[in-house]
Amino acid sequence: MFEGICCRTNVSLVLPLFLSVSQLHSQQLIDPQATKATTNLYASLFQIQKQGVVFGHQDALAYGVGWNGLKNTSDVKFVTGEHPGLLGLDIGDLEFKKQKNLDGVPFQSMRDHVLSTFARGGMVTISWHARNPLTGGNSWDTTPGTVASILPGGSKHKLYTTWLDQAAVFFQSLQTPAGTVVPLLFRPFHELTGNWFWWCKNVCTPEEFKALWKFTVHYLRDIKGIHQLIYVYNTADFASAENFLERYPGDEWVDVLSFDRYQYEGKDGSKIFSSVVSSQLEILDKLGTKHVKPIALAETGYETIPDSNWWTTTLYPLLRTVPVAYVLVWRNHGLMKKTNKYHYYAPHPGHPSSKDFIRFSQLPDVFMEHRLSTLKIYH
Ligand code: BMA
Repeated sequence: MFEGICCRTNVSLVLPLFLSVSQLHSQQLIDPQATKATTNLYASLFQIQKQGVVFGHQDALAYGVGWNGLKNTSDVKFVTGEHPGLLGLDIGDLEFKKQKNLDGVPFQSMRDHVLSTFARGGMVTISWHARNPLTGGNSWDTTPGTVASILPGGSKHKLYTTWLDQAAVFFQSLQTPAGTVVPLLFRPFHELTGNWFWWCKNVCTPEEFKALWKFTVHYLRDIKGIHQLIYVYNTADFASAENFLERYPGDEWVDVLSFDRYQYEGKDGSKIFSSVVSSQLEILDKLGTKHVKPIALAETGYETIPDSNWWTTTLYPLLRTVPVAYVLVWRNHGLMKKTNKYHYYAPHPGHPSSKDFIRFSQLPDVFMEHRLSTLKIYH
C-alpha cells in the first residue's frame, strides 16, 4: 500500500515501470476465457491504481447541461479540453426492448460512444437500472420476493434469462470493425447494501443475492459466451469489512470491489462525506489487497457542486488516502422538469467550480482520457 501511494506522487517517474501482463499471474479475471484486451485492461487497473486514479463521468458523451446528442462532446471536454478517462453508461430499459435507456439515451448512440472511447484508449463502465422483473415496475420498485422470483425455479426465471440474452446481444454489438469486442467494467445490482432497488438488502437474503449474482455471471459468461466483462461488485454505505462482504459471492465471482457515496448539502456536509468515504476506502483498500482485486469509488459527486473548490479540496484528498483505480461522478442531466431543479455532477462551461476542476484534471495522478491513452491499457 505504501509503495502505491509513493508512486502516485510522481507519475512521470513510474510510467516506465508499467508491468507487462505476463508478470501479473496472480491478478486473474474470474473469466478464464476473457479476451486479450479484457485481460490486459484488468492488469492495467492494478497498475493504474498504484499510479493514480482514472476520472469517470456518467453519460459524458451523450448529453450535458444545455445540450444533447452532439458528436464527440462532453461537458468535461468543454471545460478541460479532453474527455474523462472513463465513460459510464446505463442499459436500463434495454430489457423492455426500448430504443432508448431510462434516461433517454439511444442504445444506437451508446454504441458510438463506446466505440469512440475505446478507439481513443479510454475505459467504459456499464450499470443496469433494470426494471422489476416480477411487477414490470422500475428498479426502485422494491416488491419483496423479486430476486427469489428470477432465480432458477422461480416464476420469472425464464423472463430474466431473456433479459440477459438481450444484454448479451448488446455487449457483443460493441465491436470494432476489426472484430474486437470492447471490454466493459460491468456493475450489475449496484448499491446492493441500500434499500431502494429490488435487489437491495431489505428485500432479499444474502443467499438469494449471492445466487442471483452467480447465476448472472454463469449465464453471461458460460452460456452466452460473453468474455469481455470485468465484474464490479458495488455497495452503498457499509460500516465494516464484514458488512461489505455480507452479500459477496466470493473471489471467484467478482473482479473489482467498489462502493457509491455522494456528498449532500447541509452543515458539515463536507466533513461527513470525507470521513465516511475515507473510512470506507480504508476498509476497501485492505480488502482489495487481501482478495487481490482493484478498488473503485464507482459513483460519487455533489449535486450542482455548490463548493467551487470541491475537486481539489474534498474529492482529490480522498483519492490520495489509498490507491483507487477509478472514480466516477454521476450524470449531467441539467434542469429536471419534474422538480425544476438542476441535476448534474460535473462542471459545465461557466460553472463556478470549473477552474478548480481544470486544476484537478491536470494533477499528474488524475487520469483523464488523453493521459490514460498513453498507458495503452488494452495492449
Ligand atoms: C439517478 C438519477 C435519475 C436517473 C437514474 C438512472 O441517480 O440520475 O434521474 O434516472 O440515476 O440513471
